[in-house]
Amino acid sequence: MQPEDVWGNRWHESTLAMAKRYMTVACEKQSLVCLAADRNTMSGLFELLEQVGPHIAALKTHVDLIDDWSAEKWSEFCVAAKQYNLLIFEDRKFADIGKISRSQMAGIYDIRSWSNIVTAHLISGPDIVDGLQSAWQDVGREGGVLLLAQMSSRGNLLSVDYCDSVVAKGVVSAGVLGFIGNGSRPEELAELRSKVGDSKMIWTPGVNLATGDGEMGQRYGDPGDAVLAGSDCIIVGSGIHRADNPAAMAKQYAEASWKALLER
Ligand code: 5BU
Repeated sequence: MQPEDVWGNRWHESTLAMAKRYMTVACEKQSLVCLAADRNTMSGLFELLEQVGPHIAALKTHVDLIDDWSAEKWSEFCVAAKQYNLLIFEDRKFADIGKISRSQMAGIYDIRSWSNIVTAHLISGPDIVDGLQSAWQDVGREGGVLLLAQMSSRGNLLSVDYCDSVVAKGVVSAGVLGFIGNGSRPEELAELRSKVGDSKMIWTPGVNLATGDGEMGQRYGDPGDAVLAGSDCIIVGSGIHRADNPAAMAKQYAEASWKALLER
């Protein structure tokens, strides 16, 4: 199936190269799953990648939570990940002024050199997007920024007014891939989609086949419902990496997401 047929307006209205790349990979793998690879050791990460690599379109990392991280092991990991035809997404949630965010993309983790996507809050104003895009340009690479318009955790402070401002600034920003929406609440998500329109992506954490409350204020909604409500990518962590059989589980999430996309 051709991505333009599957994605419709999202394909035609997207201007950022990374958006088209994601939509193409999703079609090739018939999966809208981004694995939140929240493992604390390098061996745990390698193991998880090998199990679920074939079933996911993107791999989300928290590079700063790994106990035995080293630059060498990490670059080996990124090489291995890319062999599975997927995007690497560092969920760094940048929030500082533009020039500092640009510098934070370098530093010890050198996120600019291996990430395709990063998250950012827009709390400091729109220049953060230019800062992050400049960092990718500094190393001759391209990337896309996902702005936090909603969060999945209970009691978060991203009010509807705040979300509206993020969307208003984000939809007109060339470097923005799209928005993080709350995958646990399809009705909030549908509202977000109507505000965003078709030109930007919505990626959603807070998704699990077992819906309801998670640990420490996390909330979960159903993967198919999230996609039907307007999500373009379901971010799934423990639903996959804590399963007895992560590969079988990843496949199940992939099938649910793909079926919902075709239905949408
Ligand atoms: P879980 O195990 O499926 O709950 O993992 C969710 C992941 O998504 C985890 O890596 C969080 O950092 C990430 N996340 C989230 O849960 N909620 C949010 O609003 C954002 C990110 Br933004």
